[in-house]
Amino acid sequence: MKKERGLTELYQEDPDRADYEIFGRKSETNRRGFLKGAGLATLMLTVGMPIPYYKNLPAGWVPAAWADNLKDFVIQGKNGLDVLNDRPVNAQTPPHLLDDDITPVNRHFIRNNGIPPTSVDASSWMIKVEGEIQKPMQWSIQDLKREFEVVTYRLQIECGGNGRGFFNPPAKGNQWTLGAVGCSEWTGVRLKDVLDAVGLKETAVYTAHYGADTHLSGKADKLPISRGVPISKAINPYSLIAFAQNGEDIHPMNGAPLRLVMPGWPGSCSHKWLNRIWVRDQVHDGPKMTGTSYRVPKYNVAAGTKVPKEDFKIIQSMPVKSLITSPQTDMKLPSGTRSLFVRGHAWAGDNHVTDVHVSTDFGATWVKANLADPVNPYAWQRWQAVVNFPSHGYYEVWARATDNQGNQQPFAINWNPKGYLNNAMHRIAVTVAA
Ligand SMILES: Nc1nc2c(c(=O)[nH]1)N[C@H]1C(S)=C(S)[C@@H](COP(=O)(O)O)O[C@H]1N2
Ligand SMILES: [Mo]
Repeated sequence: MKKERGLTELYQEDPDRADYEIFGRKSETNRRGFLKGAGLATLMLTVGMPIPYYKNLPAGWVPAAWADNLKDFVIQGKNGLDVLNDRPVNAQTPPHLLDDDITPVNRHFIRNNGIPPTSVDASSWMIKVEGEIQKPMQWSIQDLKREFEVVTYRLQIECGGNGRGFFNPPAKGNQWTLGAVGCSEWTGVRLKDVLDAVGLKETAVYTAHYGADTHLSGKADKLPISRGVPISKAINPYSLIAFAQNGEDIHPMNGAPLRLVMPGWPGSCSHKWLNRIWVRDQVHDGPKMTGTSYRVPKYNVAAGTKVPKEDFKIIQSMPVKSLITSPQTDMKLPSGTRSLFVRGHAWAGDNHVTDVHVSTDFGATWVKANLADPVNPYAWQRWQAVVNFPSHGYYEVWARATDNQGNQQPFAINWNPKGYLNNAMHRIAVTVAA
């Protein structure tokens, strides 16, 4: 099968036209429509044959036939990430590359909704705070460092859509599988201290976050994303305005030179390239705050259910979850092997993890893993266990975390229309040779 032109190439030549040709542009809010007309023709040309089920292709979905081109897409300063999309850049980290206690900068996933600022100058960067406060103020990064206590914490950031790729029926959006999560060491000042300095009015109920990235359409008056959090989350002592990641400059794709880190909540609350916070007297209604964005039904629904908009609620804390980071899946063990050391991380949004169990018999029996305390709240927790194999054959290792509220990872996805909060257990395949 000969590819006429790859997605990357097409996008490099004329991004807007490529977008339009491939996906069509339905409306301002739903950037990409379903494949049809010229887009369908382009895709069929690319794969070289008809696509019988083209009607089922979700909007914005990158056809697997183009995966090769995306593999060649290099992101400077990142290493080993799987690129899901090149415009905007979205890339996740395979679980076995997330084995470090502190996620290295080059392994931290990237989720962009728009185009990052191309030239940033940390020395002249300003952050201003306004709205329902006593006095609007602004600071340079040097000012922030001078005027507020500088703190360093290990904080996990997970995209609300991590695991969306496992949904059936599929949900539109980036088809993340496991790796839209990371736990780097973030250095910055507490958002709480900054809000104390400007003095919140009694009318303050929500933050609104603004950054320097631009909308994919290129229109200056359109924002790619502007989300916010209730004041209670904003004043949590682990909600940071960060200027360093693992003691280095923040990676340009992860929000350099200044970003929010709102650990335990959907990654979208952790605004990158941050330059303005507007304190509001109502729930913020910026792009990706309204409709069904980062929202789930207020009640559990069966897969495929159409849920009325008014029955959605804004996602706050992320659910309990774990990853197996060693060994890598598809581990092939030599004949005679009867035990294996497995390990990974577990985390639980605003909560913490109290137990991790592992199973090698498809969940019939469970072994309690050794679990470390978090080094600070919102750091993911290391777990490790030894599992045994009675004979040769095919096994799966499953990991299941439980949090301090008694919430436990499910076997199956708790389906919701937009594909958020998938905390189903991670499973890896292991074979022991005869
Ligand atoms: N300015 C800005 N901030 C942003 C985004 C964005 O597109 N623009 N994406 C958000 C989303 S959806 C996620 S999951 C996190 C991801 O952070 P990372 O790219 O550093 O991993 O950034 C959030 N902050
Ligand atoms: Mo996200």
